[in-house]
Amino acid sequence: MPTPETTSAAPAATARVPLGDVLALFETPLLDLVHRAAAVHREHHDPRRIQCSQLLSIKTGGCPEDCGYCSQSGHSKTPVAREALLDTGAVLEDARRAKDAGADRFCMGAAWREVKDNADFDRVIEMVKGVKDLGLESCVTLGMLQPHQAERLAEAGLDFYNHNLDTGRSHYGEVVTTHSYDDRLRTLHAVRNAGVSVCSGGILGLGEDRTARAELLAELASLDPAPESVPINTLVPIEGTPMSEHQHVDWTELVRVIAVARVLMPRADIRLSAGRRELDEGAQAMCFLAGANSIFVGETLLTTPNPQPGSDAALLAKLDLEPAGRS
Ligand code: SAM
Ligand code: DTB
Ligand code: SF4
Repeated sequence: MPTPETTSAAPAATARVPLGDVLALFETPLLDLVHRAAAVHREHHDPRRIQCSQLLSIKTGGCPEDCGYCSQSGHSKTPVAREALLDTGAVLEDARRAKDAGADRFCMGAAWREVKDNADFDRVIEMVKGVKDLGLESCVTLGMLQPHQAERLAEAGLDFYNHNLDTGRSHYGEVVTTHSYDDRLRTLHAVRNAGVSVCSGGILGLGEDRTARAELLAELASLDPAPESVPINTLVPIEGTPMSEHQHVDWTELVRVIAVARVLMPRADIRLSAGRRELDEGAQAMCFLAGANSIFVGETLLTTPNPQPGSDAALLAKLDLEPAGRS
C-alpha cells in the first residue's frame, strides 16, 4: 500500500507513447532495428564516448521493501550483511579513487524505503557536496523522496537521482508489494520538479514477457521530459531471494531493448548496467552499436561483482571507445 503522504494522484504524463508503437519496434528484424538505433545514436551523441559511473553502497542491507530481486531486502535471507551508513570520509576516499581510475560520475546507493529528515540525510548531503568538490558528477539512489528532500539534494549540487521503474506496470506486483508503481512515479516527479536530472530504467529477467518490457520503455519515454539517463540491468540472481532462479534473457533481447530505448529516447544516456559479467565482448559491442553509451566501472556494483577494471579498459580500447572522463 502507498504511504499516507504519497496518496495523491500520480502526475499525468503528456503525449504518451503508444504501447503498440513500442511493440512494433520490438518486432523489427534485429539488424534493421540496430541500424536504425545506431543512426539515432550518432545524430545525438558522440558514438566514441562512453560515460563511466562508479557505484558505492553507502548503506547496505536491511531494507524494509520486498523487491524480489534484491540482495538488500530485509524480506529475503541473503548473504549480504546489514551495515550502518558509512562515514563521509570513507565515501569521499572511495570517490577520489574512482576518479583516479577514470570514472566521471560517482553513484551512492542506500537500502532505504524512503529518505527521512534526519542526521543520516544530513550526512548524505555532505557526501554529495564532497563528490562535487572532487570534480565528479554525483548521483544518489535513496528510495522514495518527498519534494522538499529533492530540493535539498538539488541545493547540494546533486546531478542525478536514480529511481528505476524496473518493469512494466502490469508486472510490477509480481516483483514488489510494499510500494506501488505510482509511488515510483511520484518520486521521479519530485526529482524532476527540483531540477535534478532523472536516472530511471529497469531490469530484464524478472519473469516478465516482452509486453512488460515494452510497457516499461513506453512509460519511461512518456515521462515529460524523458529521463536523461536510462539504466538497463539484467538480473544478477541472488541466493535467498524469490528470484534466485535465473530467467535466461538471451543477449539478442538485451540488444533489442537497448535499441528500442535508444530510438524512443534519442537524447538519453542508455546505460548497459548490471549483468555485464555474463556478456561476452561481442555482445557488449553490439549493445554499444545499438545505442548504449554508459557503463558502471569498478570491481563491484552495489553488492555483486562487476567486470574487472582491466578487462573493461581493454574492451573499450579494442572498440576504439573512450571513457568520457578521459576524452
Ligand atoms: N533502494 C533504492 C531503490 O530501490 O531505488 C536504491 C537501491 S536499488 C538496489 C537500485 C536498482 O538496482 C534497482 O531499482 C534495480 O533496478 C537494480 N538492482 C538491484 N538489485 C539487482 C539485481 N540483483 N540485479 C540487477 N539489478 C538490480
Ligand atoms: C541501476 O539501475 N543499477 C545499479 C544502480 N542503478 C544503483 C545497481 C545494480 C545493482 C546490482 C546488484 C547489486 O550489486 O546488488
Ligand atoms: Fe532493494 Fe531498493 Fe527494493 Fe530496498 S527498495 S529492497 S534497496 S531495490
